[in-house]
Amino acid sequence: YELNTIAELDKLPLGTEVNFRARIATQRQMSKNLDFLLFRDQTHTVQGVLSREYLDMVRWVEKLHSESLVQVNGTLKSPPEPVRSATHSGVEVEVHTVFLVNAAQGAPFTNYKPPETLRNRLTHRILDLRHPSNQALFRIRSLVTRTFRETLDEQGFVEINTPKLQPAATESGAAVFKVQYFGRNAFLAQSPQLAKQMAVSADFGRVFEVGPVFRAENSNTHRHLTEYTGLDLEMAIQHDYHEVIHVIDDFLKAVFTAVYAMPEVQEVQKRWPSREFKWLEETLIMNFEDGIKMLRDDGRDVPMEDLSTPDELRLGELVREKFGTDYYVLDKFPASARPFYTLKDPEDPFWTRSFDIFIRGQEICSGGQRVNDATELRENMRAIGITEDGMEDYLAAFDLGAPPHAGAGLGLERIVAWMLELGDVRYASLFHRDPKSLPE
Ligand code: ATP
Ligand code: AMO
Repeated sequence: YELNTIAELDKLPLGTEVNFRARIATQRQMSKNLDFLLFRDQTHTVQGVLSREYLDMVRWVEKLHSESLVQVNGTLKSPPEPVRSATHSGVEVEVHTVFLVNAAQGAPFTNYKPPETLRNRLTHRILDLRHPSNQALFRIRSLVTRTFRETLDEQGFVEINTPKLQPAATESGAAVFKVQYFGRNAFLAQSPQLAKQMAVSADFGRVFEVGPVFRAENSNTHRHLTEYTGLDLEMAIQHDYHEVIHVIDDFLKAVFTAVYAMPEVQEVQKRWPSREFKWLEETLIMNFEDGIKMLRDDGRDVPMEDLSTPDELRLGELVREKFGTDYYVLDKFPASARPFYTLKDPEDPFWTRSFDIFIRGQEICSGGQRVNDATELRENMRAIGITEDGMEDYLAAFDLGAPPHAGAGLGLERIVAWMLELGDVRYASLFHRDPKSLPE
């Protein structure tokens, strides 16, 4: 026999004999004569009606816990009051037989009455993930990754995988996880930064990576994970580091266009309502200095250093009001706010050739041109107290003459979370890791 999906049932004529696999989402006795069952598969639900004439079967089904996986055989009927929606079938199934495929041991909540606390939902993550909004969300996330690969592939980038076990910290600013490595110390990579630059020195030209990034920061915020998925790229440049901004801009615009064309967005919005997302045909690239001026004109007392989170959010609002975009690039950061590998502006070393990208006022990307002169790199390291221990291979790549290059890193969970206004990056992570994860 053929297996039907619930989504397909609407397309079949009434009276058709159907057979499908689904979970029992809920069940209730409607009257003396009828039991109602709500069946759910990956994306859709349908109502099943079980006649109490078959009392033995009714009693057996009543013992099954919700979330149990069953094989249903029945006939399509027209319900007295059809309640068709994008995810609920407009037909009803007169159930003949129900076979148990695998029993669930009782669910802490049903997906139709979820507890509202983030912790509780994430504790019962499997159940939470079965919710149609999550099914939709992870399809969108998958599209973002695919679009990254496709856009960069079209522009001549090579996908690489760099080691996550490193001899030294890869990002001076962020904290690092230490692991035992055959009696020596190793560190989990805080980014592919050093290795992707080394690949450019190895004449790969343009490289990208989709991979895990580990940060040992004890930051319990809505935007920090201890393990997240980095979308990284690095490229030799011809004239200007803005060549990197153009590649990322192509990628992000392709994402916005593709995602907002997906029917899954409506499903996600049922659980996470979001405001219209606006972007411009020609992306706004604004200097950091002008951003600070906008904040000062707004009456805020902000230093010409780095932006605090509230200032970033406020700037996002101001930019939306003035330019009508939720997506923009903030360019030419002060050197004080950037890591040692960032190239300073040759005309004024207070500034750098580096940028951050924001959506809805929140950072999703950092990047810039890198120091490619070995002497300058060593000086920068010395100036902030980074020793050469563990950095030998990285420095060797510069002693051999690295081309002028630039690159950037994006946080996948942040792109998804801020674009769809999920409110917390944890929702965009399948099984998230934060400072409170892992049992004691
Ligand atoms: P990046 O690592 O690229 O700089 P990020 O978003 O990870 O970006 P941080 O550099 O760690 O952020 O910090 C940027 C801003 O976030 C700073 O303004 C800092 O004050 C704020 N911030 C960092 N950690 C926390 C925290 N635990 N609680 C509240 N704010 C925080
Ligand atoms: P940065 O440290 O800014 O830059 O990280 C790049 C991007 O990664 C995301 N991100 C995070 N996402 C979730 N949880 C975290 N704890 C977290 N920390 C950062 C953000 C951020 O913009 N090597 C540079 C990039 C480069 O210059 O190529 C780097 O790692 O979206």
